[in-house]
Amino acid sequence: MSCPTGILTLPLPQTGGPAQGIRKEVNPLVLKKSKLFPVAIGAIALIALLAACNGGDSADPTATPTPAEGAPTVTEVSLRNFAFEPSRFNIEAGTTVEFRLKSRDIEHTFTVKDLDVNWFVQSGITATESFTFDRPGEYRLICAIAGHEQAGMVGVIRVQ
Ligand SMILES: [Cu+2]
Repeated sequence: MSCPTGILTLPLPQTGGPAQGIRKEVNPLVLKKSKLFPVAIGAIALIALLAACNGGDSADPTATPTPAEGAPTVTEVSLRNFAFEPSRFNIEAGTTVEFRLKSRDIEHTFTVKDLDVNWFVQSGITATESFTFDRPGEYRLICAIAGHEQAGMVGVIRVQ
């Protein structure tokens, strides 16, 4: 009655009909149908050329400027409202950075415990401090005045 037909009806390779070769030859009759064809080709080529010309000039030659050798890299940092501005620093290892620290409100500090950096910044007076970042790593910057770190006065110094 019910045979397991799945086994019996193996699909046969389909060899019916003559092999259909892939016909890719361009039919010259089609190409010659319109006399406008060469003009169209020319127009398309011109448009493509124009597009290439317009789009080819976008390379940006400027990269991160490198300070002159020996000259300190100067960075101004504003400290106020429980925040460092900027709060993230990317520094190339071996660079000496001169920080110009300005508090616009109350006293703050620029403190990186892992680097033994702890600079006091009085209100209204620019504190100028330098540090050479030799060791690559990511260092946590905080303000050490009680409560300021908790209030979000933190930053990151990445040396690489
Ligand atoms: Cu502070």
